[in-house]
Amino acid sequence: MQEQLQALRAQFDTALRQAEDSTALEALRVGFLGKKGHVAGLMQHLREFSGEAKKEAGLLINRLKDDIAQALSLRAEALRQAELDKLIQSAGQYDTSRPPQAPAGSYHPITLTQRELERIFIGMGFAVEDYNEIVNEYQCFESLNIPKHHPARDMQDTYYLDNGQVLKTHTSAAQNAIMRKYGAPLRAIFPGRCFRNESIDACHENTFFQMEGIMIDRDISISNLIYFMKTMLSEVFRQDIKVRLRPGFFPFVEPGFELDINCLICGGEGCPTCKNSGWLELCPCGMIHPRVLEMGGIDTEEFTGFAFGLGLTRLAMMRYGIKDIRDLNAGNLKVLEQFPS
Ligand code: FA5
Repeated sequence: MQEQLQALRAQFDTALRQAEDSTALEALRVGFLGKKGHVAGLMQHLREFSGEAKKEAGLLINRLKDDIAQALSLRAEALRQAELDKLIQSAGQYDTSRPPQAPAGSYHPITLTQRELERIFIGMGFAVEDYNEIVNEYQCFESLNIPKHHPARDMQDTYYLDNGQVLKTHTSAAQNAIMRKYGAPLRAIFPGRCFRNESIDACHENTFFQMEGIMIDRDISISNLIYFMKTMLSEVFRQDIKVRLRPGFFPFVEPGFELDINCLICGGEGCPTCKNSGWLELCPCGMIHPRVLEMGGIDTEEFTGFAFGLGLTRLAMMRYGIKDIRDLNAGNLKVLEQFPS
């Protein structure tokens, strides 16, 4: 009996050392002290003893039972304390400067449209350029063949800074710098934010986006211009769009055109978005004026080119059926997050 008791105690001690949590401890208690546990099994052997020997064996078994119960309770207490320490420690580990986990945002419809256009033009070999929002009058006007006091400036009244610089009225303001940066041949688009001091309505904002494109090479003609405009529109809208090309005057192109698209909000019937005309001015364009090429350092004997100034904000409106341009600048997330990327 003595040997059996010692073996059982050793078995218990090993198991106790391995018990890592209250579930393991409970399993140990049932295994050793439960009705069908090891200690109860030893009790069965008492029948084999009699008299004093039986009494002594009974005492030893009970002592083992008490020792096991006490060891279990001490270990349970130690585990509880360790778990509590862990909890206290983790409760102290927080970071007051951590930003809140905000829900993921969404892209603005103009950004989505701009990226789509960039993808299309990159596929046709155009580079994408970025340019300043604050420019000087030479960049915005003179380099585009619009001298001081030219009536074309009236169409693009803007905001003047005290130092004489202006908020750019059109992305054409970057033409000169980009021609000078790359020379010819050249294919580039340059999207950007533009500003004009004008009355706001459903299709005019004082802050809006355009995307300029220029292509300069040998033998570039109006056919190239029309091809690129058509390809761009059919890729953006993925459906047949009615367009019309009519003569347009811009001092920096000759000849110049206005490219209008059939209003997709009303289907051409007339609505506030298209000022009841059924058409929306979207993308003026033309063959770059030789004087503008010269000011950009391009040899006009060898090179010709076309340029266009796409109304990116208006294109986004047509693409997503946005009736009022003001919805795009209002910063209303409930509206803006509805557009699929
Ligand atoms: C220009 O800005 C010329 N720089 C475009 C150009 C480039 C012509 C290269 C020829 C060669 P316009 O002022 O028409 O042109 O503006 C171009 C487009 O920008 C318009 O068709 C329209 O889609 C958009 N746009 C102009 N003003 C506003 C406005 N206030 N709000 C929203 N979109 C506007």
